[in-house]
Amino acid sequence: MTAVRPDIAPQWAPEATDFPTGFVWGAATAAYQIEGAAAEGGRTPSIWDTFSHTAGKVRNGDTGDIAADHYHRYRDDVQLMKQLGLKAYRFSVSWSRVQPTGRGPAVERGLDFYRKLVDELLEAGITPVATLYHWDLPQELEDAGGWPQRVTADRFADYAAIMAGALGDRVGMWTTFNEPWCSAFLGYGSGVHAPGRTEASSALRAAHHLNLAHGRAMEVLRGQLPAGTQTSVTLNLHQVRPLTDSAADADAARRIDAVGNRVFTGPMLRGEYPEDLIADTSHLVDWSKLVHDGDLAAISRPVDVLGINYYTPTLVSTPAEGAGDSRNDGHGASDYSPWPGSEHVAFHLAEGKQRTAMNWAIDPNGLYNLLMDVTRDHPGLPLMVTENGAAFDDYVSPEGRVEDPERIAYLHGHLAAVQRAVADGADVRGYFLWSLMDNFEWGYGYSKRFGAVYVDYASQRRIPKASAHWYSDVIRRHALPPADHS
Ligand code: IFM
Repeated sequence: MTAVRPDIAPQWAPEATDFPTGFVWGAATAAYQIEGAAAEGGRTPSIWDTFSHTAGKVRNGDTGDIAADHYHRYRDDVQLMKQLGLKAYRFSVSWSRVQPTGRGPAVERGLDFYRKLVDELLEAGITPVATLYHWDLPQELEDAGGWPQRVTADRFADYAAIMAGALGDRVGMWTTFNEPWCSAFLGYGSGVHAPGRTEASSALRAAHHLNLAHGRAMEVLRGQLPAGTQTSVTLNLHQVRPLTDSAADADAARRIDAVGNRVFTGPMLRGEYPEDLIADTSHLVDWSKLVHDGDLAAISRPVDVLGINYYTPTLVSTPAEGAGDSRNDGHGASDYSPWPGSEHVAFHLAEGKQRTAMNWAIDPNGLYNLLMDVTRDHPGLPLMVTENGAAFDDYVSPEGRVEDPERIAYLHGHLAAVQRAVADGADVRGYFLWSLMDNFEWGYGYSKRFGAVYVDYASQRRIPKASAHWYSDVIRRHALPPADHS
């Protein structure tokens, strides 16, 4: 089964050296990471407000209360995007800003913020790309059970209807969820993300209800949005590789692929949960009760584009019996695993690779392989790299500049990988750099800087880093400079 709408089949013929005509150049952010204004305009706490205000959950006790103050500075931020030549901007909506209790009528003041943001973007010639959910569930819905509860999917569909009604006339591309893997497995499995629960079976239940919510929202969006509006979901697909060619390591890779990737791509793109995932996890959930009649048909409603977020590959092995496992999976330290049913898998850092400030190995081939794997498994599916980028320990020089040659090299390598994948047949429609600006990096607070634009949090001054100027040049040329011009 293909998940592609035939009416938006590729319009262009990829060339080997340039990016395809119409390739979208963008940058991405998320509401809780940049907006601030946590208690303004009727907004109520989301699970991330509660989590970040809980002692010991976020590095340095940082919270998103103020973040990059984008709520008040969005006009200037849009002007900055315009100066940089961005063609598209991917943002997310804070659910509790527009529907504070997660149910019932919307708050106009909340909707107005997004209406004004979108109008400003359109005025600047920048295409808005709206994500409905980037991890910030209204706290009231978590208090009622959160994503492990089926009813949360119904609430999400109502919220999608509100947003489609408010912005449907001016937003041409919608994403239901950003990285539902993190919401389910870091939020309810390892607990390193909000709401911080460590319940393996709840994590799997959450994954199904996030899938269901995606499907329900797709139905709403299709019903309400004008013809031609693009719909998508963004997954952080893990580029899983076995450490050795042993059968045991191949099995570790299969397991992590199942609970890291196919738990979403299975139902969304094939209309079924993988049999091996069900076998690996049947001691934790009864899938026959969890998945109701009609769920899979709803979840597999075709998307126009699949968003892919990629940062680093995932290298795994099966440790010798009794050797214990490793939580070194790059997703934060916890005594609990975010891989239910596959706890006895060890994660490794690729040797001989440079690392980012997150200690993630830099490997552009991983992005190439991922795009090609998805293309092989789902032929004809249009793809969009909706996040890619790196954190480094950036600082402002005495001359007031931020030089970040490592980030430029990272972006160069990964964009070249996209180019290669396009030349080899992947239908990649665009690239969104993560992130437009430095922001609240979840459990790491403000200690990690992913932005192309530096944010001085004390003054909220924005300073485009050297990489922002480099990216701007790439966008203008619609091509990469020669490697020695990084
Ligand atoms: O900052 C996050 C983003 O919110 C989701 N994808 C990964 C980024 C870097 O960790």
